[in-house]
Amino acid sequence: MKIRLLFLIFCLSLFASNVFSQSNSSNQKWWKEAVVYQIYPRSFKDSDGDGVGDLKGIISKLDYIKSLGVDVVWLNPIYSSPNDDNGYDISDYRNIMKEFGTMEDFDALLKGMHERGIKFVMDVVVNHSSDEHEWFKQSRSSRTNPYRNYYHWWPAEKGEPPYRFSQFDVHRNAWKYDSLTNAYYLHYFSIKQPDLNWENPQVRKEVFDMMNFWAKKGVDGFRLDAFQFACKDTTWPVFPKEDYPKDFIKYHAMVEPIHSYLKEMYDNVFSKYDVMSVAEGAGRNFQDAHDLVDADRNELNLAYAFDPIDARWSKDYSMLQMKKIFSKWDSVFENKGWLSIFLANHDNARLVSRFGNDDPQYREVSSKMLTTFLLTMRGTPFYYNGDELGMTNIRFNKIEDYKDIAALNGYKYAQSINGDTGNYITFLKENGRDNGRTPYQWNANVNAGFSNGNPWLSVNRNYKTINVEAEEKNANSCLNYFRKAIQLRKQNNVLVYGKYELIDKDNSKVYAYTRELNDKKLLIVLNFTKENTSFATTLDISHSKILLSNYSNASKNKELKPYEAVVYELH
Ligand code: TEU
Repeated sequence: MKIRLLFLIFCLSLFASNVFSQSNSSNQKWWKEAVVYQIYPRSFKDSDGDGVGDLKGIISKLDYIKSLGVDVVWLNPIYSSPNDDNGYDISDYRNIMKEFGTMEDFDALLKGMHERGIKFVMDVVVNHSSDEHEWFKQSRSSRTNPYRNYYHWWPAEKGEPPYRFSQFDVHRNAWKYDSLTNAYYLHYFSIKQPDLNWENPQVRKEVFDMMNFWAKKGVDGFRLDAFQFACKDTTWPVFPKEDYPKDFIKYHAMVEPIHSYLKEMYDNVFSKYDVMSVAEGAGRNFQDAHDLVDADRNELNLAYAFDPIDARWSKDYSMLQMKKIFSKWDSVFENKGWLSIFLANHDNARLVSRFGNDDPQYREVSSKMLTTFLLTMRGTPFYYNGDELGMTNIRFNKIEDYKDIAALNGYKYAQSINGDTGNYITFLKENGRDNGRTPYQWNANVNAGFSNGNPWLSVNRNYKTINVEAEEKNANSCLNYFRKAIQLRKQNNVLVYGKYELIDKDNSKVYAYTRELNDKKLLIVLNFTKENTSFATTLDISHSKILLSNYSNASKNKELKPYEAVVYELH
């Protein structure tokens, strides 16, 4: 009897542990454990001397990319494009941009990544196409063309359409009059980026077919550009004009039935492959974000929320606010959904210039501190190319140096409203998107080794000291620190799945938190200032082990040097 009981207990415990590990492992996903490296192809490496980066250039650097330790590469759009917005205006979704190469180059690139165990995420831009896409050419040609309904048109005989905000339009107006058919078309971005009409089932079918085309080629994921804006309320209600651009998201994002379209996308594309999916922007609030990515809804995998970087625009920005925002997002996603962690991308200024300190005295140490942050938070890190070198803002003084449509049209808009272009240039120097798009700095040779030709955007003058070749030689470089931080994450699952808890919450200089999983607990402390400072905790760090630090002599006395970052393993 006793033996039987023992046997029963044994069987039950086996069953329980099996169920537990199953439910546990079902929450574990490769895309949660991955570090995503974002490459801006136009600026990464030019192989043919036309001054524009290309796919062959990336292929020539695959071993370098592998050496970083990253798992996934996300490339900004590489499809055929007239480049009004650097590839975010697509004229053929099934072809490669001429400057970037050919479909054979693409196939070779994908193969080269897969051979090295690197996954590939495709940028899908389907809120809008280029006005040079065949669909739009047809659509604009006559009111009765079968493609007319692929886009949003407002017949001019109805008067002016209700105002809609456009981010890149010189007049900030998203309706553009087209005399050919005496009608306005909608463009939330530039006039060369007409918005697709997602209400039209034919448009959705075209998009899903196109995504399947790439999925069948073997891509491992999709990033949905500006997708929160894809649906429009086509009863065209009047929105208060004075609320822009502040309330752009509030009025333009997450219009229903966006979720049913995402479910269709899931059924038609994502469900058929082992791919990751991430939408740019996470809606208007936490509920929207959950509705996009909760696993049981079968829409997307990862939320990519702008709050943490958008807060930086405000004059009242502070570290306390940053801590609050990240902590809130983490708590809301603690049990459901999954986040992307990032502080920079191709739409923003350089990581170290914006969140650290690019003064030569502090550049390296603050860049490493930010790398520590990005690689120790809960969520999938999306790390932007060049940040691992500590590349900085270029801060162009003259509008002639800028190439970004947002900057060029923003300048014209400033001229048209008050003529205060000086202020606008000051703004661009710190925040302009071209800051993050200058050519990648490979070495101290001409054009930083990026191109033998004339680079499409100026190379930052500091390339002689900030470049891969120099940093490879230096064991303490930003580059080698990035590699170490990635390895730390790889070796410590606690950094992926562990619970996050904010420590010393009201400290306005130090961002400190623990990550805890099973019996492992790490404490991460980050001094976000150039001053010596300290932090408070009741945790015993005297017996801890220091796993990573951006100074050679990190201490356990709760004192921190400028921009010091330390990861302690608590015992
Ligand atoms: O960005 C969409 C988006 O909402 C951006 O407007 C972002 O807030 C802005 O660029 C900040 O200046 C995506 C792409 O990331 C961006 O590069 C494209 O220009 C845009 O879509 C249009 O496709």
